[in-house]
Amino acid sequence: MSIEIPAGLTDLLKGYTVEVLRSRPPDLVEFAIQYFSRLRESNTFRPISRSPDPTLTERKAVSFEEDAQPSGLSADEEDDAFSEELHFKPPPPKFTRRVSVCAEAYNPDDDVDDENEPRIVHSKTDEQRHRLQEACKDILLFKTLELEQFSEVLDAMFEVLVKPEEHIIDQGKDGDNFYVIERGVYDILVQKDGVSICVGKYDNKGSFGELALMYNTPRAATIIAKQQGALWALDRATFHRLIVKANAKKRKMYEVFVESVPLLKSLELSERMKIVDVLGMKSFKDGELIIMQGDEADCFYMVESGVVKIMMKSKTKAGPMANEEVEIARCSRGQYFGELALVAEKPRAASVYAVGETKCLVMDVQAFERLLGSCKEIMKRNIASYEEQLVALFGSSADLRH
Ligand code: 1OR
Ligand code: 1OR
Repeated sequence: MSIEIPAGLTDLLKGYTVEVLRSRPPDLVEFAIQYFSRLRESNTFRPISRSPDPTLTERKAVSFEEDAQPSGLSADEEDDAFSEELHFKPPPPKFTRRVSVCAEAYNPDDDVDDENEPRIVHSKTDEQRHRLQEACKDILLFKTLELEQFSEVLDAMFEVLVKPEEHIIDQGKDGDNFYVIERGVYDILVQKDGVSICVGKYDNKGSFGELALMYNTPRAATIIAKQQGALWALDRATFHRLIVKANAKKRKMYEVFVESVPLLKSLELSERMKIVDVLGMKSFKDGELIIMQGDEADCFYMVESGVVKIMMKSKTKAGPMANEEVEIARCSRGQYFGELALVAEKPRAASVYAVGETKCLVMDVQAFERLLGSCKEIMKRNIASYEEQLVALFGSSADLRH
């Protein structure tokens, strides 16, 4: 019996597969709906001809945010637009130092591809390298990299000096670089109903610009420098080759864990995977301080293995117990801590120490706001129960608001 494969089917599926490999969408079905709907609306699908040039099989990513617009182009222009779709070009460099131009079809298991990729190296003075290492040492996205990959990332990064009011990133644009902050304050603005709203800021630390590069989507926010500052930029191609590849492994490693975290139960699988993409892993030795009571907060923790103990100093208790730390709780695998200061926008309410070797998954405050908004009600209920226990432990005048 012979089965006839309809003309165009192979190419149609190939196009979709290439996009999946490149964009690594968390939800394949949702992505397929978007991909094929857009294909039908724009009517730009042509069978991909067998071409010796592998870049010819790459189609521009389907973006979830982008609306299909009627093209309004002449036949020639349409052809140009179509060939532009096939020959995906990375966006032009925002800062002039961009070195590599490379197509970005991505297969996490394809190591051969990797070996052929050019390594980008921006030479640096010892002083620059030292500053770069300092700026990158707490960057969560780098925490799951092997030492060798981390060193390649550092090699590829280049310094960008910025002026007050300079737009580093504009919402809706294509992504060129990922940025690590060395110094400076940066506002985060998001357009809502045509109005630009400041939803947060980076204050002399942190990183931004990962989303457009990870998911092949337009920039999700605008980032503006509020004063003179310095950034370290990592080009899109290197970001893909090293960070996105590490993320594919990270998803496999932590998928089961995030499934088991009660707080995250109400989220869709795709939302949980987005959380994994931005998580960093930090290891702590027995007795090591993880959070210090009274400190400013910039991240949220989930215990992956081991145990942590929460210790609190009473401010109100007089006598010999005054200012002594009292153990108030312990958290083990699957439990979280460090949410209170972020939700209440207050300093840390307690100190947290590792009990034995402990591993925690860490999320920065921007990712916490972006991805855990719908879990906040659960957190708030727990915070209300902290208040009750606090009264029982330290007396009625104590509260969590310092
Ligand atoms: P990007 O490549 O999309 C803009 O370029 C960057 O702003 C983005 O990556 C993030 O790194 C960063 N929503 C979206 N992007 C954000 C947000 C954010 N905060 C920082 N970025 N929200 C603000 C959370 C405090 C949610 C707003 C509704
Ligand atoms: P944070 O960001 O304030 C310390 O940093 C963390 O300790 C806090 O978030 C919570 O995640 C965690 N009171 C205050 N913080 C607590 C408590 C707590 N339990 C855990 N944390 N309780 C009342 C104190 C008597 C609860 C005791 C069971």
